[in-house]
Amino acid sequence: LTVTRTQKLRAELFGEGLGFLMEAHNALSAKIVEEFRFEGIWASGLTIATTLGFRDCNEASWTQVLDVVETMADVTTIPILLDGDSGFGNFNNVRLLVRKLCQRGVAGICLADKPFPKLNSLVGDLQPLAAVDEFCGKIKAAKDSQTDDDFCVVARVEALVSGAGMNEAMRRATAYSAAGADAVLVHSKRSSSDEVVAFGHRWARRTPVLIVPTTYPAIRPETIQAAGISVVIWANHNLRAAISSMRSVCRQINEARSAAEVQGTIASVGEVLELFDHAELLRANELYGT
Ligand code: SPV
Ligand code: MG
Repeated sequence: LTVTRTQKLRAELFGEGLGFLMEAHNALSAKIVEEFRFEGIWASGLTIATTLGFRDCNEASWTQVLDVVETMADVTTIPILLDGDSGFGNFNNVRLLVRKLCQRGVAGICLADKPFPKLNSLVGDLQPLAAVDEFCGKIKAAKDSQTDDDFCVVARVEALVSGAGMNEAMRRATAYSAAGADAVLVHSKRSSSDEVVAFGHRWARRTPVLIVPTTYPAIRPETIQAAGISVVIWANHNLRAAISSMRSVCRQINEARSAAEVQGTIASVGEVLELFDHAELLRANELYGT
């Protein structure tokens, strides 16, 4: 029995245990996430945009994002949940994207109830929300367009981030699940986890719940599970680590006018070659080369 990536993501969302999706922004970071056996990959809008030289406000086109996520799918076997922002337009843009994601082996999409173009949730206050009906249309369009029965559509509720409050978050989550969303992501930018924990308890597992503890990283796994939350997304940590490491090595090499000091502290060239199995090419060359 083959378990597909969409089945694996579905099992993570609906299973008893707590699953963790780790951020990746290209094929290399996706490969490293898989190496550490995370349950899946969060293909982050923020970090993919940044890596391409764009800001997180839909400056990158949907096809640019699709091309990146395809390279991530090509080199991994674990499920990928794509941050689909607000769907890159209206319901029709959502349909196009979902069909392509199914073709390219992406396991799910997360759609946020914000207007297009979106703005990163952690920027500024009181961001506008999409109208509930309009967003429900996007959810329905996504579900009706998937060509893999197990593909997951996650509805991201921005009511807490935008200051609209808990009752509005509950009202929206209820509408989105009625429209067919497989799960809800409740986002918060508080430094305490109280808000998402309260949401989890009130929601009481009506659908699976995902959280993104960027601003409240100290939340404990027991607390998360007790609140009925099934998946945690570490949304940007690989990109932030890469920025710090690159700055550190640039600083050291530049100051010392030598790479001797950093030599033992960074990945070897052998490790780089190994990541994408250079040895396989040598074996293939024996078989097919001249
Ligand atoms: C992302 O990783 O792009 C997210 C999470 O959407 S956040 O940056 O917190 O909005
Ligand atoms: Mg995003």
